Amino acid sequence: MGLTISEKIIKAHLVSGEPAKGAEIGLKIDQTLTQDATGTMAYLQLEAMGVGRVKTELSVAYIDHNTLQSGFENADDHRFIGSVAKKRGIRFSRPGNGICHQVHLERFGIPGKTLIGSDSHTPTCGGLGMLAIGAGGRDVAVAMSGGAYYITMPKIVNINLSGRLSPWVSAKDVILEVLRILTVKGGVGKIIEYGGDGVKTLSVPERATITNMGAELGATTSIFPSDDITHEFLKAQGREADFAEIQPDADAVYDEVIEIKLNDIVPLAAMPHMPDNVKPVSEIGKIGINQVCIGSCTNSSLFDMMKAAYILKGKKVADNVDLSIAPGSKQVLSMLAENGALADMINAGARILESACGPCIGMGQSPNSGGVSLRTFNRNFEGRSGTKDARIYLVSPETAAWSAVNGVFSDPREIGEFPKIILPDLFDINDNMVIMPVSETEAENIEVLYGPNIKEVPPANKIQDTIKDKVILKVGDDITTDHIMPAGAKILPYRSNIPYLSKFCFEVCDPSFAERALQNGGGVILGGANYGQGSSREHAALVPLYLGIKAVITKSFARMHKANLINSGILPLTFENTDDYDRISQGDELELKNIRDSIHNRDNIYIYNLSKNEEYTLILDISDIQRNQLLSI
Ligand code: MIC
Ligand code: SF4
Repeated sequence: MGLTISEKIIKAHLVSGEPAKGAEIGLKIDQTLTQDATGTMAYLQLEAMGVGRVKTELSVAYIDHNTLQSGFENADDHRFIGSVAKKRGIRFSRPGNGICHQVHLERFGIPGKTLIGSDSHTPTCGGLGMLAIGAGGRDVAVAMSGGAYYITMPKIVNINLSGRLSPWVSAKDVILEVLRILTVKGGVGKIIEYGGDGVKTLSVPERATITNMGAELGATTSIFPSDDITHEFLKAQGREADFAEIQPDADAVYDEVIEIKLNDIVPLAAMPHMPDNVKPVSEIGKIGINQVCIGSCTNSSLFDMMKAAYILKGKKVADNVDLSIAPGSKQVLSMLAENGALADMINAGARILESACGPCIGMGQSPNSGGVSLRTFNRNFEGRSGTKDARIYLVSPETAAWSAVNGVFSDPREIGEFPKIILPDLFDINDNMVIMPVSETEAENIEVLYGPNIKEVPPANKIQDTIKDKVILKVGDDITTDHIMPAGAKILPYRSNIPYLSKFCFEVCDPSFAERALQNGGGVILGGANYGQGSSREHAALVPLYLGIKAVITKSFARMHKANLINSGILPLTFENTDDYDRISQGDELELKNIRDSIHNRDNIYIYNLSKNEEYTLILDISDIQRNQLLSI
C-alpha cells in the first residue's frame, strides 16, 4: 500500500509506536521554534531540565508577539530569551525581523523535516512540505532537549484541488472555503494533505496561507507536496540545497477525500465571531466599515503585500477607514521599500506597522466601540481585538485593500483586470537580525538574564485519589484559549508572571471567575465541545493550575490544550454521554473517587453530583505515556 506525504515523513521520524490510526507515536523532532509570548515559559522549563545545549538540528527563538515595550516587562522577556538562546545553541530572531512563521518559511523550513513550535500556527511551514505541528511550551522544551514529541496518529484527509483560482480570488478564500466545509472542529485528530492539479497553480506563500489557517480547523497539521514550485521558492531564498521532492505515492490511501474546484471559489469572509462563520463577500453586502488591517502570519508575504499595494496605488483610503499594514518580515518590508510598493501604500494613507503580530494579538489597533474591522488574519474570536463589541471579519488581502479604498465591504472582482505580479528570482537575503548562539565553550561565560517580572512556572498538580469540589464555572461549546487566558497589550507583558496573569482568567466569559476560584481554593470547570480550541498557549492550563483547578470536564477537547492540561496535572475528562453536560449546573458539588486506580487501570471515572444526587460516567481518553505522566507527577 502506498504512503501519503505525512506517512512518509512520520515513518522517517518514528522513534516509538506503530503509525496505526489512533495509536500513540513518538516522533524525532528536527527543528523547533518559539515566540516570545510562549517562549519565556518554554525556556524557563528548558532551564529547569538542565539541558546544556539543544539537541535539535535547528532551534529558533523569535520575538514577534510582545513587541510593544510600554514597560520593562517585555524588554526583560526579550533579554531573557536572547540570553538562553545564546547559551543553549538557539538562533535568536530579534524584534523587527518578522513574524515567526513567515520568517521560518522564508529562511529555515526544510521539506521532509519535522518542526514543532510553541505557537498554533506552526503548520505554516507545511506549505513547504514540512511536518510542522503546534505544541505547548513544555513539549517544545522537551524536543529541544532531544526528547520525542508524542501525538496520536491522525487520520489523513486529502483535499484534492483542481482547476485554478479566478482573478481576485486568493489562497485565503481557499482556506475559508475549507473552514466553511469542515468547521472549526472538522480537523480534530486529522492531518490535512493537499494534492491534485490545482496545487501546481499555488506558490509556496499561498500554500502557507492555507496550511497556516488549518490551525483554525483544529487539525494536527496541514501539508502540501514539495515540488518544482517549492524548488523555485527555496532557490529564490538562496536555499536550493534544502530542497527535497516529496510527493504521495500514486496508490496512497486517505481516510477521507474532499474535492475542491478552485474555479468555483469566490471571495469569502469569516463573519464575527468564528473563523468558520463563512459567507461570500457578495452576500454580505456593502456594509460600512471602520478599520482594515493587512498582515499577520496568514497573509503578510511579499505576494500578498504587492497585491494590496497594487490596489492602493494612486488611490486614497476612505475617510471612515483606518488602514494599517504590517509586512510579515524584514525581508518583505525591505523589498517593498526597494520596489516602491511601500510608497504606494503610504501615499494612499496606510499606517505602516513593524513586522510583528501586532493587531492580530491585540497589540494595538483595537477598533472603536462597536467597530467593523476587516482583517487578513486567522482568528476573529470575540474580544481578541481588544474591543469587546467590535465585529471582526477575516478576509483576503485583496478584499481588505479594496474595501479600505471604498469605505464599505467590497468584492475585489469589481476592480477589473488582474495585474501580473512577478515575484523575484532572488529575494533580499539579509539575516543580520538573527543572532547566532555562541560556541559550547564560550557558552559557559554567558549568564541567563532574568527580570523581576519573570516568575516561576507553577509545579504540576499531584493527582489525588478523590476530588470533592464545586463546579466553579460552566461554559458552552467552542471555548477558545483566548476566553480562558486572554491576550492583548495590557495582559501580554505578564506572560512570564502566572500569579498576576491569573487575575484575567476567563475575564471575557465571567469577570468574577478568578476571584471566586481563589476564594474556593479552586474547583472543577465544566465545558462544552472543542474546549480549548485556538492557540497553543500553555498559560491557559498554567493559570487554572495556579487557581487550583483540578479537573476540566467537557464534551470534547482541542488537541494542544488537552496536552497542556495533562502537563499541568489537571484531569481532562469527557462525558461518556454528552447529555450529562446539561444535568450539571454551575455551583454543583461533585465527587470523583478512585481516580488514581482508574487512571492506572484505564477505567472510566465515575462522578457523583452531590447537589443533584446523580451519577455520571467520565472518560479519560489519554495515551499510556500520558497516564504514566499523570501518575508520576
Ligand atoms: C495566537 O495567535 O493566539 C498566538 C498568540 O500566536 C498563540 C500563542 C500565544 O498565545 O502566545 C498561538 O496561536 O498559539
Ligand atoms: Fe502572531 Fe497572529 Fe500569527 Fe498568532 S496568529 S502567530 S498572534 S500573527
